[in-house]
Amino acid sequence: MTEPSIFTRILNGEIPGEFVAQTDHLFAIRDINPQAPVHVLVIPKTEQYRDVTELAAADPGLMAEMVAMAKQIAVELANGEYRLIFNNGASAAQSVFHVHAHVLAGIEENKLVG
Ligand code: DGP
Repeated sequence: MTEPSIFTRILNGEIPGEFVAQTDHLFAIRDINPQAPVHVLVIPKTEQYRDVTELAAADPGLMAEMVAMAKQIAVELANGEYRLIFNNGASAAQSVFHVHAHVLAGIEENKLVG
């Protein structure tokens, strides 16, 4: 058996996390190292998909649910506009291999980097 991911451990209450949303399939927590005024991770409760490529191929409906949750978070915590980032692979800055979307919002106009 592989170890549960850090996100599964947060979901199970073994490690603290600041939850901002939850549905049957998804949960959302504040990133521990925020890169924007609002930086939330939207995460499937299942950890069977390691990245968005696998998720999109296997369950596009779940991916659509992630986008809808990202939008809801941006509406509730910022002005409804948001940046959605999936890192795919270690050389693309992915460090947790349990698929998750970074939702960045509340960024001042014209201050986006990258
Ligand atoms: P990535 O590099 O795309 O795999 O993003 C992983 C993110 O997870 C990174 O931005 C930091 C965040 N993270 C790692 N450990 C924890 C934790 O224990 N709690 C929270 N809230 N976020 C974490």
